[in-house]
Amino acid sequence: MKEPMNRRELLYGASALVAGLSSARAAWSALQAGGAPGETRTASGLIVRQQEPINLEMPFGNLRDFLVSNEQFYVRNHFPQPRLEARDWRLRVEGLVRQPLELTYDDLRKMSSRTVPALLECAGNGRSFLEPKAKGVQWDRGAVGTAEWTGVPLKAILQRAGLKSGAAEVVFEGADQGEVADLAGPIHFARAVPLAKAQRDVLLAHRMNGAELPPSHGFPVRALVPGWYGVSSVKWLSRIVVTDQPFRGYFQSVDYTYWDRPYGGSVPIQRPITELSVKAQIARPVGREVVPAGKPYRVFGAAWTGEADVERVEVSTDGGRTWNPARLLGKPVRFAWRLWEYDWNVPSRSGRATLLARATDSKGRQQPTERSRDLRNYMIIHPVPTEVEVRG
Ligand SMILES: Nc1nc2c(c(=O)[nH]1)N[C@H]1C(S)=C(S)[C@@H](COP(=O)(O)O)O[C@H]1N2
Ligand SMILES: [Mo]
Repeated sequence: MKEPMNRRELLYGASALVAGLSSARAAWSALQAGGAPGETRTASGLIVRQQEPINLEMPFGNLRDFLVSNEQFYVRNHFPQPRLEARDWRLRVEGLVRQPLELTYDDLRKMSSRTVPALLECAGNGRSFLEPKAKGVQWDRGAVGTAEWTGVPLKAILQRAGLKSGAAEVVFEGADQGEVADLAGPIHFARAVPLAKAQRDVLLAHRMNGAELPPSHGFPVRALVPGWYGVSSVKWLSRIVVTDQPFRGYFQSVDYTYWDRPYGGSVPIQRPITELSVKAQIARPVGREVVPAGKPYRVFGAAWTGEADVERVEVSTDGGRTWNPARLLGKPVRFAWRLWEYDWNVPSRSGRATLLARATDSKGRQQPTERSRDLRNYMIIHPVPTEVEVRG
């Protein structure tokens, strides 16, 4: 893994980063090792947020490189993880197509593929910061990551099947199934994207960071919808349906929705969560870290947005009273995060300090400072505080 990582770091222009970090690494890895009381970790150090079905979080303080390894990448499951055999797997393509298809794993791997870095973030990332507590998996900041995905552009598959007139949306169905509160009997996980997005950006990914897609990330094949919240990137893909109507499935119109008010405040409407919101997160220091007084400290983190580029990251070390520009590292990579750093002149007096970070994107969208209830228990996009102890 060492060779390809170095090559990738060069590609993404973040190689300088690695050297600067190694000195600080010892300090924070010690801190990370303990974790919060009662927290269970996997062998690769992921935090177990839920056992059944398994949901795993990356300790965000472990962020180091542009790409998160497959072993460190968060896992978000709604239903028990299916174990699929490549040999038996079929992908059906049907609905408003002239020629319905049934593709094997080999059929798909024979088609020409693209490799793109892309970020996935769970819409519930940061939920543990909501007050009062909201229901759902209590994610800290680590339900997010950037990986390099290899797959067949969905456009090529749709071309092969041939679209009929009226085609408007593409529905992705996963092989996993389970019970949801308001329905009798199990349902499959499914999400949809409009045809334009499907043809422009979506990949049917069968590799992750140069390796076969791991079972927990959707083996043998998943949809990858760059620039959108992770929920759209359906794992264990088994069926694609082209429809002329907006899809109204459970994870599209009941769960993973928010309230919008395009007609004024009095008649809110429910919309599916789609494009990622602009957001910056602090990786280091971690919460409750002891920071030496009167010395420089390198604050480090990542920022991302949806269908745009991160333009600016600002850091506050006084709980949001004043903001200073952070340095963006590497180059902008569409649909991935941008790493950043900020040199903090830590005050010489001991005491508590609250750090915050906020981002602005190339479409002029800035992170809101206040939480809106219309977002229900998703999209925790306001800056979340990192409280540290400055000690002389
Ligand atoms: N089939 C299926 N696909 C799914 C899910 C799921 O539960 N089942 N979870 C979704 C959600 S909410 C997220 S955030 C991403 C997480 O992808 P990862 O587990 O590879 O990190 O997968 C999405 N795709
Ligand atoms: Mo998610």
